Amino acid sequence: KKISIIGVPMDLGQTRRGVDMGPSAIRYAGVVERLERLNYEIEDLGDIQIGRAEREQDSPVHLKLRNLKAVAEANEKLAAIVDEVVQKGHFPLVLGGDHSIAIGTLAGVAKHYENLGVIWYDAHGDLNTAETSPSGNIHGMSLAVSLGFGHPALTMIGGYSPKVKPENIVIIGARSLDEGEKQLIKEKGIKVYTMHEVDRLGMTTVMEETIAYLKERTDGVHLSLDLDGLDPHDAPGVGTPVIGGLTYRESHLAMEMLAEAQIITSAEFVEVNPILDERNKTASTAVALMGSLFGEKLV
Ligand code: DIR
Ligand code: MN
Ligand code: MN
Ligand code: MN
Repeated sequence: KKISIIGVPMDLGQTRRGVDMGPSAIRYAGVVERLERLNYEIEDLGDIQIGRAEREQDSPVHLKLRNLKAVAEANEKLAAIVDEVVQKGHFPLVLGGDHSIAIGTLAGVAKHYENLGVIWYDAHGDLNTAETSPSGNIHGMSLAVSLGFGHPALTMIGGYSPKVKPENIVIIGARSLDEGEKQLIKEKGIKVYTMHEVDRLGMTTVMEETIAYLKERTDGVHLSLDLDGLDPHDAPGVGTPVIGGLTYRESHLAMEMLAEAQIITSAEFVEVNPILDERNKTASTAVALMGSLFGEKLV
């Protein structure tokens, strides 16, 4: 089986610089070697090119949708590359970059499935629109955009919308949701395991339920893993840390159960910010989790 790695040095979907260095940090942490050891053939496609930051005077929507044009352009490029990777039968593994890049990844992947499932592993829902967003940061909107809600420059990336159906989504690790996001979750009946459910049920049950749920309704599953889903103790190098998160061990268990179930058909690891990190700990954690996702075993 072949894996194609695509780096997306994007930091325009939020306001803390440094997350554009995520792909380098993840490569430096040994992603290629780690996956080669598991007998995958790895094709590293390098990084896609990102435009420049915009200013308020550049765009009338800037405060509500920061860097809309540059974020949309980068995601169009990403969508085209991911589409090609899926077409040739490789597994697309996307390295972020901030979470706005999920828009492009999903645009490239979703057209190949009738019912693409999505696991959104994140402290946040990323279900805002320009109207509900407290920040104007597009990384907090990418799941809403993929559901078809938001500015057409984003929802129409790849030339079609929506990319995913609400009933095919499972959010895991949520602990910071804005009012508009909570409303959308209720309205659309999106399945969410907040930290409360993870604590109550344990990660084993959460993953068993998630896998069973997605297996019966989807024909492929994309894993979108925001490193801030993990507790800041284990993943300090992220722009919007939220205490009380998923542990390193819970996260490994989740990846191992996904590997065993063999349901994941594409993945992205996002929001690694080496400037805010401690000795590349967060990128190393990301690579270790990729190891588990692709079938690494202790014995
Ligand atoms: C917040 C933060 N909900 C926003 N979102 C983040 O700006 O929309 N998503 N950090 O990953
Ligand atoms: Mn996110
Ligand atoms: Mn997040
Ligand atoms: Mn974030």
